Amino acid sequence: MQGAGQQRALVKLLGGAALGLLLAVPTMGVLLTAAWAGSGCGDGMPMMMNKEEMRGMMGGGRDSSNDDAVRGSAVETVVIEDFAFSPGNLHVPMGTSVTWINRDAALHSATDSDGSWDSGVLSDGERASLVFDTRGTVDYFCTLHPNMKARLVVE
Ligand SMILES: [Cu+2]
Repeated sequence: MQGAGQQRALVKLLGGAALGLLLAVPTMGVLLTAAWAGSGCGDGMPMMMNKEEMRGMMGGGRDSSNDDAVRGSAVETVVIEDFAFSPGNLHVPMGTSVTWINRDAALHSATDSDGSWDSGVLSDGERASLVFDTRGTVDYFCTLHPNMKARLVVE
């Protein structure tokens, strides 16, 4: 995502409880982690691979960035399901809060292709929200399944 001087806050939520806060400074390309409140690493992280994860690693995952464009409003949700983002080609007005929620048993992330922001790994039912306050096209993907790609256009 291009743009100077923007600052965006990403909040990862689990069951409505804030787990932490990431501040992204895209101009510097640096991710700062602030207040990863009590989440720790690997809580509830499954060590065994399930069928879905196997599928993902075998090249599963869909690029939905060229799906029919969906017009969104000020608050939008992108569902991660069956190894795809839906809607995968979402157009929203500037200032929109977008929430990604994982509905797969497999772990997924929503991660800016240029590294400006990253939801972190989301397990089933987990969500992450980000406010987009700069116009532009955001291509993003899942770090665990790089074939999973999607697009967000901030107008
Ligand atoms: Cu994934």
